[in-house]
Amino acid sequence: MLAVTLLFVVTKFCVATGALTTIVPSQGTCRHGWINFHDSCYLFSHTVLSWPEAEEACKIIHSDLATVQTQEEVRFLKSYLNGIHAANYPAFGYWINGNDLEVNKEWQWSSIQKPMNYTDWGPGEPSNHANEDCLLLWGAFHFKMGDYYCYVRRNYICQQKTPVVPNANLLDGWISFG
Ligand SMILES: [Ca+2]
Ligand SMILES: [Ca+2]
Repeated sequence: MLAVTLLFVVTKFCVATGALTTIVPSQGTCRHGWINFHDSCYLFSHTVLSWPEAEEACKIIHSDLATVQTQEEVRFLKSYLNGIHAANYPAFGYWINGNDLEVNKEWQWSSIQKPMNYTDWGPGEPSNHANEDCLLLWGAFHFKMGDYYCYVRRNYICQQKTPVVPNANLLDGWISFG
Protein backbone atom coordinates (compact mmCIF):
# COMPACT_ATOMS: atom_id res chain seq x y z
CA MET A 1 0.00 0.00 0.00
CA LEU A 2 2.86 2.29 0.92
CA ALA A 3 4.54 1.55 -2.40
CA VAL A 4 1.34 2.31 -4.30
CA THR A 5 0.89 5.58 -2.38
CA LEU A 6 4.51 6.49 -3.01
CA LEU A 7 4.16 5.71 -6.72
CA PHE A 8 1.01 7.85 -6.83
CA VAL A 9 2.80 10.77 -5.14
CA VAL A 10 5.83 10.45 -7.43
CA THR A 11 3.59 10.27 -10.51
CA LYS A 12 1.62 13.33 -9.38
CA PHE A 13 4.88 15.19 -8.78
CA CYS A 14 6.23 14.29 -12.23
CA VAL A 15 3.00 15.28 -13.96
CA ALA A 16 2.94 18.57 -12.08
CA THR A 17 6.61 19.22 -12.83
CA GLY A 18 6.12 18.27 -16.49
CA ALA A 19 3.15 20.61 -16.77
CA LEU A 20 5.09 23.43 -15.14
CA THR A 21 8.07 23.12 -17.45
CA THR A 22 5.82 23.43 -20.48
CA ILE A 23 3.89 26.50 -19.35
CA VAL A 24 6.49 28.57 -17.46
CA PRO A 25 7.11 31.54 -19.75
CA SER A 26 10.61 32.78 -20.55
CA GLN A 27 9.96 36.17 -18.95
CA GLY A 28 12.90 38.55 -18.94
CA THR A 29 15.15 36.22 -20.87
CA CYS A 30 16.62 36.55 -24.32
CA ARG A 31 17.36 34.03 -27.04
CA HIS A 32 20.87 32.59 -27.14
CA GLY A 33 23.37 35.21 -28.31
CA TRP A 34 21.24 38.21 -27.30
CA ILE A 35 21.95 40.55 -24.37
CA ASN A 36 19.15 41.62 -22.01
CA PHE A 37 18.76 45.21 -20.81
CA HIS A 38 15.51 46.39 -19.22
CA ASP A 39 12.60 45.25 -21.44
CA SER A 40 14.67 44.46 -24.52
CA CYS A 41 17.10 41.99 -26.03
CA TYR A 42 20.01 43.27 -28.11
CA LEU A 43 22.10 41.47 -30.71
CA PHE A 44 25.52 42.91 -31.52
CA SER A 45 26.45 41.69 -35.01
CA HIS A 46 29.71 39.93 -35.77
CA THR A 47 29.39 40.78 -39.46
CA VAL A 48 29.23 44.05 -41.40
CA LEU A 49 26.39 45.23 -43.66
CA SER A 50 25.11 48.47 -45.17
CA TRP A 51 22.38 50.22 -43.12
CA PRO A 52 19.47 48.96 -45.32
CA GLU A 53 20.93 45.46 -45.36
CA ALA A 54 21.33 45.58 -41.57
CA GLU A 55 17.69 46.66 -41.09
CA GLU A 56 16.62 43.72 -43.29
CA ALA A 57 18.89 41.30 -41.42
CA CYS A 58 17.30 42.34 -38.10
CA LYS A 59 13.79 41.86 -39.53
CA ILE A 60 14.64 38.32 -40.63
CA ILE A 61 15.34 37.46 -36.99
CA HIS A 62 12.16 39.20 -35.73
CA SER A 63 13.70 42.50 -34.61
CA ASP A 64 14.66 45.96 -35.85
CA LEU A 65 17.82 48.00 -35.75
CA ALA A 66 18.08 49.35 -32.20
CA THR A 67 16.30 52.55 -31.19
CA VAL A 68 17.78 54.58 -28.33
CA GLN A 69 15.28 56.68 -26.46
CA THR A 70 16.80 57.24 -23.03
CA GLN A 71 20.13 58.23 -21.56
CA GLU A 72 20.19 54.92 -19.68
CA GLU A 73 19.84 52.94 -22.88
CA VAL A 74 22.57 54.86 -24.70
CA ARG A 75 24.84 54.43 -21.66
CA PHE A 76 24.22 50.67 -21.72
CA LEU A 77 25.06 50.37 -25.43
CA LYS A 78 28.17 52.55 -25.16
CA SER A 79 29.40 50.74 -22.08
CA TYR A 80 28.87 47.32 -23.70
CA LEU A 81 30.60 48.35 -26.94
CA ASN A 82 33.51 50.03 -25.17
CA GLY A 83 33.84 46.82 -23.14
CA ILE A 84 34.00 44.40 -26.07
CA HIS A 85 36.17 46.75 -28.15
CA ALA A 86 38.40 48.08 -25.36
CA ALA A 87 41.53 47.30 -27.40
CA ASN A 88 40.30 48.30 -30.86
CA TYR A 89 37.38 50.74 -30.48
CA PRO A 90 38.34 53.22 -33.26
CA ALA A 91 38.10 50.45 -35.90
CA PHE A 92 34.42 49.76 -35.26
CA GLY A 93 31.05 51.38 -35.83
CA TYR A 94 27.56 49.99 -35.24
CA TRP A 95 24.45 50.95 -37.21
CA ILE A 96 21.28 51.66 -35.24
CA ASN A 97 17.83 52.61 -36.56
CA GLY A 98 18.06 56.44 -36.63
CA ASN A 99 18.12 58.16 -40.02
CA ASP A 100 17.23 61.38 -41.86
CA LEU A 101 16.42 59.62 -45.14
CA GLU A 102 12.99 61.27 -45.54
CA VAL A 103 13.89 64.90 -44.77
CA ASN A 104 17.54 65.88 -44.46
CA LYS A 105 18.48 66.96 -40.88
CA GLU A 106 15.14 65.70 -39.47
CA TRP A 107 16.35 62.65 -37.56
CA GLN A 108 13.87 59.92 -36.73
CA TRP A 109 13.56 56.35 -35.51
CA SER A 110 11.84 55.01 -38.60
CA SER A 111 10.95 51.59 -37.13
CA ILE A 112 8.77 53.21 -34.45
CA GLN A 113 7.99 56.39 -36.43
CA LYS A 114 9.21 58.78 -33.73
CA PRO A 115 11.53 61.78 -33.92
CA MET A 116 14.96 61.33 -32.36
CA ASN A 117 14.41 63.40 -29.24
CA TYR A 118 17.35 62.03 -27.27
CA THR A 119 20.72 62.33 -29.04
CA ASP A 120 24.32 61.73 -28.04
CA TRP A 121 26.30 63.16 -30.96
CA GLY A 122 30.06 62.85 -31.09
CA PRO A 123 32.19 65.97 -31.62
CA GLY A 124 31.32 67.76 -34.88
CA GLU A 125 28.36 65.42 -35.55
CA PRO A 126 25.98 65.35 -37.26
CA SER A 127 28.42 66.68 -39.85
CA ASN A 128 25.72 66.38 -42.54
CA HIS A 129 28.05 65.76 -45.43
CA ALA A 130 26.18 64.89 -48.62
CA ASN A 131 24.04 61.82 -48.04
CA GLU A 132 25.22 61.08 -44.52
CA ASP A 133 21.73 59.92 -43.60
CA CYS A 134 22.16 56.95 -41.27
CA LEU A 135 23.02 56.75 -37.59
CA LEU A 136 26.23 55.10 -36.46
CA LEU A 137 27.50 54.46 -32.95
CA TRP A 138 31.02 55.53 -33.79
CA GLY A 139 34.01 53.74 -32.30
CA ALA A 140 36.35 56.68 -32.77
CA PHE A 141 33.97 58.70 -30.55
CA HIS A 142 33.76 55.88 -28.00
CA PHE A 143 30.45 54.92 -29.61
CA LYS A 144 28.75 58.29 -29.46
CA MET A 145 26.48 59.02 -32.43
CA GLY A 146 27.50 60.20 -35.87
CA ASP A 147 25.73 60.52 -39.21
CA TYR A 148 27.37 58.43 -41.91
CA TYR A 149 26.89 57.09 -45.44
CA CYS A 150 24.16 54.43 -45.39
CA TYR A 151 25.83 52.27 -48.03
CA VAL A 152 29.01 51.69 -46.01
CA ARG A 153 29.27 48.28 -44.38
CA ARG A 154 29.48 48.38 -40.61
CA ASN A 155 28.45 46.21 -37.67
CA TYR A 156 24.90 46.72 -36.39
CA ILE A 157 22.70 46.25 -33.33
CA CYS A 158 19.29 44.58 -33.50
CA GLN A 159 16.75 45.11 -30.72
CA GLN A 160 13.76 43.00 -29.79
CA LYS A 161 11.32 43.71 -26.98
CA THR A 162 11.40 40.93 -24.38
CA PRO A 163 8.65 38.42 -25.23
CA VAL A 164 5.30 39.10 -23.55
CA VAL A 165 4.30 36.54 -20.90
CA PRO A 166 1.93 34.09 -22.62
CA ASN A 167 -1.39 32.97 -21.16
CA ALA A 168 -0.40 30.73 -18.24
CA ASN A 169 -3.22 28.30 -19.06
CA LEU A 170 -1.98 27.81 -22.57
CA LEU A 171 0.47 24.99 -23.24
CA ASP A 172 3.40 25.56 -25.59
CA GLY A 173 2.49 25.02 -29.21
CA TRP A 174 -1.23 25.80 -28.71
CA ILE A 175 -3.01 28.84 -30.09
CA SER A 176 -5.92 30.59 -28.35
CA PHE A 177 -9.15 31.07 -30.32
CA GLY A 178 -12.36 32.81 -29.23
CA1 LIG B 1 21.64 63.82 -43.57
CA1 LIG C 1 29.08 62.52 -39.97
